[in-house]
Amino acid sequence: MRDYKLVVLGAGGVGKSCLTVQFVQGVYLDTYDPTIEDSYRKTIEIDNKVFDLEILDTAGIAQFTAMRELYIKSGMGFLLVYSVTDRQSLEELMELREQVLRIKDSDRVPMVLIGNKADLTNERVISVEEGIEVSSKWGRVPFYETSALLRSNVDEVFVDLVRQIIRNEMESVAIKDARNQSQQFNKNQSPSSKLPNSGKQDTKQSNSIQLPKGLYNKSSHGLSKVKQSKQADENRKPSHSAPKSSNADKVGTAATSQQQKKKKKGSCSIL
Ligand SMILES: Nc1nc2c(ncn2[C@@H]2O[C@H](COP(=O)(O)OP(=O)(O)O)[C@@H](O)[C@H]2O)c(=O)[nH]1
Ligand SMILES: [Mg+2]
Repeated sequence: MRDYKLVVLGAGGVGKSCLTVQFVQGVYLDTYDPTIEDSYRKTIEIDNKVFDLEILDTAGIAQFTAMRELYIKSGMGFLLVYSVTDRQSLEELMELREQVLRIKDSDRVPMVLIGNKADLTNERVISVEEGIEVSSKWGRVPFYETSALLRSNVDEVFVDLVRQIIRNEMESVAIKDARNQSQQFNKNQSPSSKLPNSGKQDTKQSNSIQLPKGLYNKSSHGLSKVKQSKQADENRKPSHSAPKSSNADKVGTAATSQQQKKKKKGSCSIL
């Protein structure tokens, strides 16, 4: 089976590694080398289908610019992380998103906007509303506040991203099918299709096929009831049993409530 390549991007110290390790291994690493750039593998099940994920936890944005270009090219989905305690980290995300869109040469790149460290209520400098506003400006990119420390919304952000990739792939297949059908139809219908310049006509027709509007931006937040497998539970440190940050939970709801209403029920589990 093919790997789904996810890339975690954001300024240094926002919690990229903590989020990644919390998702993959179910533990919270308080001291993690900020220079470490590593990739992790994880298998998840969504709606009874199994997906192999390869997650690249990147190190800072000032380093390895050429490498960044490479992994953005090969990445299929992006987690853009800022810290709610660090305004600069949100500003740096703007630049990173631009880079992703430019390198992918598309404005339909699967991505999730994440405000991490939602548990640090007293140190918060970026409000939930501000996060929602950025997500709207970005074309209603799904937005979540997370806490790697409390393991709040951690699975949800990864599952949302995988769902976006799956949806994108399905749309691409549908477009290809429609294009093939349209070409086939033209061949059958038009006697001129046998003329030497018929290829040109076909191309024009296929270019006019439109994507279903709004499909891409739907968040799958409402679907992400994540069930942990036994293995993941065993791996988890028992010391972090603090209640989930209520703020963080509210955010997903606030940001995506309209989208949620349109959602079908689904299921997923982290293997
Ligand atoms: N309170 C709190 N601290 C966090 C959280 N996530 C990360 N941290 C802290 O922020 C530091 C930097 O996290 P790290 O994952 O290494 O950041 P990275 O440079 O983006 O990979 C960690 O050592 C943690 O102490 C979180 O959700 N809540
Ligand atoms: Mg790191």
